Amino acid sequence: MFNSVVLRDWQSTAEGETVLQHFYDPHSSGRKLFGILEKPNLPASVEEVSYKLFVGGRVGVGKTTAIARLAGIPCQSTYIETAGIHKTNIFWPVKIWDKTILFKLQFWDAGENSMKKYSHILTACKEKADAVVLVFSYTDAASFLEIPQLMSKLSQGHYPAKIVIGTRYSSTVGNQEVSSAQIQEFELKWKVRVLRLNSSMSERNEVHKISPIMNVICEQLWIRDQDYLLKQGLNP
Ligand SMILES: Nc1nc2c(ncn2[C@@H]2O[C@H](COP(=O)(O)OP(=O)(O)OP(=O)(O)O)[C@@H](O)[C@H]2O)c(=O)[nH]1
Ligand SMILES: [Mg+2]
Repeated sequence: MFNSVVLRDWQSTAEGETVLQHFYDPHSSGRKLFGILEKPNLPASVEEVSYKLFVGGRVGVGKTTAIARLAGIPCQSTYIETAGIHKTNIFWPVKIWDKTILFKLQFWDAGENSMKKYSHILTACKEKADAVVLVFSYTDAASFLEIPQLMSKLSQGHYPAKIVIGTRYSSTVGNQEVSSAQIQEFELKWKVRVLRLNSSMSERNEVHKISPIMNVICEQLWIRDQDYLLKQGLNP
């Protein structure tokens, strides 16, 4: 059902690993974090594209934690409600056909409670968002069941790419409230792939752990752009 445009295992090839060296901090051997004015030091020939992604989902499902894991930032195990809007830049290199492209993804994270309290937060987050990232928890069935409704609410008026991430996934622990049959049905119906983050957060979120998720996010953004260009071409 899902074709791939982004070369899946490229990050583990010799070329991919050489590029990814720029994403590690040589002192800590962990992921490098980039400030507002910083970016990975890649050859000038590498094309760079930037996108805004809005992360939504019910309170406490793990939106802030998911972003931290993708960014390689150590996660807090105690819950701190997100107040207002937090923006996090994540750089990710992908291979599309024969080109290396650097994606700069700006994740907009707003706590569900403050979004309910202040309507302008939702407006600001939605505005010109290239993608909506909908987060649910595998241990909370209700958070999954409300994804379709949330998806249409957050993408009203514009056509962002859609990405769904399930947190607290485990193939062994018995507290999972969302079954694989439900996921399959969802993917078929909405034509959106469901990505997952393992429940265990003790392991370090090394690049190879998050690369399947990052590759799909970049791919969805890329496909959306191609569709847009195609439509422009047909209706000049
Ligand atoms: N074990 C486990 N805990 C998680 C996971 N994701 C989130 N948590 C925990 O769940 C709690 C809530 O996570 P947050 O990321 O703060 O939730 P949020 O969606 O940002 O919540 P709001 O900002 O209030 O909307 C935190 O204590 C996290 O440590 C996961 O995948 N596994
Ligand atoms: Mg939060």
